[in-house]
Amino acid sequence: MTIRFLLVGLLLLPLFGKGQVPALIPAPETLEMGSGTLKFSPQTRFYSSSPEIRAMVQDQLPFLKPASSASGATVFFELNPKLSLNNEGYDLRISPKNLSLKATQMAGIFYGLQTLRQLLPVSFSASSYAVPALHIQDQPRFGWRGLMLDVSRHFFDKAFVKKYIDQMARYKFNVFHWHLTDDQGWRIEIKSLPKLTEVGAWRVPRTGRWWDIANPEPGETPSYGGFYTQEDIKEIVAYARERHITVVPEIDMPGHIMSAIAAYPHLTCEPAPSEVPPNGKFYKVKDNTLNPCNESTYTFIDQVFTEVAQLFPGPYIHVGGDEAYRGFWEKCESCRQTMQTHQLKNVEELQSYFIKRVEKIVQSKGKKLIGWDEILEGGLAPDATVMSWHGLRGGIEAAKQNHPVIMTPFQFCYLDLYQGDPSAEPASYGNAKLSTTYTLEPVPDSVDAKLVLGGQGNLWTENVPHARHVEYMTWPRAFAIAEVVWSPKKKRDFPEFLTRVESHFKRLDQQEVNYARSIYNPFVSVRKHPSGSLEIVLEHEMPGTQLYYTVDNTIPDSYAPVYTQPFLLPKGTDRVKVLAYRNGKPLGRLIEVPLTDLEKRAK
Ligand code: TNX
Repeated sequence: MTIRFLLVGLLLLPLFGKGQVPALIPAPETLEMGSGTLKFSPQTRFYSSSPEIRAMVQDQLPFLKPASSASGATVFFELNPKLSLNNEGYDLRISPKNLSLKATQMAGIFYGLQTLRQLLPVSFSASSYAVPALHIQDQPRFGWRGLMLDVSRHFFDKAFVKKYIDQMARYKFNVFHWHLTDDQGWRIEIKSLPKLTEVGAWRVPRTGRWWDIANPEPGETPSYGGFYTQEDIKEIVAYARERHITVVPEIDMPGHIMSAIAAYPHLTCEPAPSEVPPNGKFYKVKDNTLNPCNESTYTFIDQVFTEVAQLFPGPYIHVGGDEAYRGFWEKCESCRQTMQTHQLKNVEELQSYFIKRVEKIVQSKGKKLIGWDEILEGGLAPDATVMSWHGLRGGIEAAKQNHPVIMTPFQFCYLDLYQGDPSAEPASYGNAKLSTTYTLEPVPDSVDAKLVLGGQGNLWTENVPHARHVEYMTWPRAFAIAEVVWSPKKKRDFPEFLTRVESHFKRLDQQEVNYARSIYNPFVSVRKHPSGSLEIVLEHEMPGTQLYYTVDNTIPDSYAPVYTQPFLLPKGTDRVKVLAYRNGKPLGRLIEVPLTDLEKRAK
């Protein structure tokens, strides 16, 4: 008798007990599961006294209809400034009878709605479904949660930029850093300087690996490119704003600006006719920097920033500052004079003189300056915010000088790096696996946490020729970034995160967003053994996988040797092949690395 009760009880547990924890990305600060579920049907009505909230709910959850009074509703949204949550936090309570979402500000309501969408089935236009009873109190760890998209090396159209912003919003990012200009293309219309887009937005078309791309032929038409009109930009900024995303425009200078120089050659030290390059082969050969010693350079910057400041309501203008080759300044007569007049000891100090003047222009437009960590060289501008990409070190240095920083160390945050074994990925130049990205800690021990505004993933697009590939490089690593910058540090748990990532792959499929499945593939690394042989290390990011490999050129299956520890490559072997299995089934792709690559990897 007792046993029978126990069995019945066990069977009923899933129905009446606490539900399974839902797969939310980023993980909320606190989540407490309740019992049972709340059913949504076409008759479900929501109520909010705020017209702004009503509009937002209908935009984000179009299937949910408003009730004219509270008594006709089971779903409630409300602003309450007294909640003890920060300005982006929210409180979501779901019981089998009703749902309430509260926040101190609209941003919190927006993020609560994103969470609610993730609680709904993948395809939630269906007629009836249930969400689990629970209580979530959630707020972000950082106020700067960004993704950067380089639209210069390759151009991505307005419709795609909006789709990208949509996807960012779903994962609670709030900064879209728009890398609008670089050597290979100027993408923002500046009405007072029409050649910037007439000339600067177009280069010769090329395909292939970035490092192999050929220079323009004499007389070849620069037919590849494009730009955003000011109307396009206003539309995108407004679209982002509705999703609580601030757009930070970047106009890169004094280097990385060949596209503007091709349009206006007088901007360099020794003006010469030039073209918008399709590659990076001109670096240090042709001058791609602004002349910091000519007043007309500052007139140009003023003209550009006058229009930029009007288009972007956010507080910041990013002025780049990275990788400026200063060799031409050293040979420049006007620079020699300027350095003498201002007692500048070297070209680093000349760069700092330039950035300080640029900061004054930025401030005259009512904005604050951000620059890559190279703006530390020769001395920081007084109110600059530093974006650290050479690891955390630029950020640490800037914070020591009491400047705000944004952490975007390339080893973790560069979305253009390999995310899986290079043998199965499009060409890139270093690794940033999902598991690595996930371990980013934006606040180094030595730094005052208040100075770290947050972090960001950066997608440079030299090797990213189209929009589907932008998505491939972004997801799932941007899930990891989203969690690093939103969720409490102590919640980080990679294996558990992976289960959520896999469940979100289904959402991306449904939304027709591309993503990399590289986490399903094995990764081969190689060490030089003291004996002179190559030692092979096989890895996999997914827990619970077995790796089967061959060194005799046959195709591995689950009867091949299983990898247990690093092994020496037998003499005569010309390639290693590896396949992962999970639950007895092959997982991901067969990875095959020939001897020549193994040797390169050992270096
Ligand atoms: C360095 S990171 C750059 C970019 C390149 C990137 C990848 C940074 C601030 N500058 O111009 O796209 O490396 O090659």
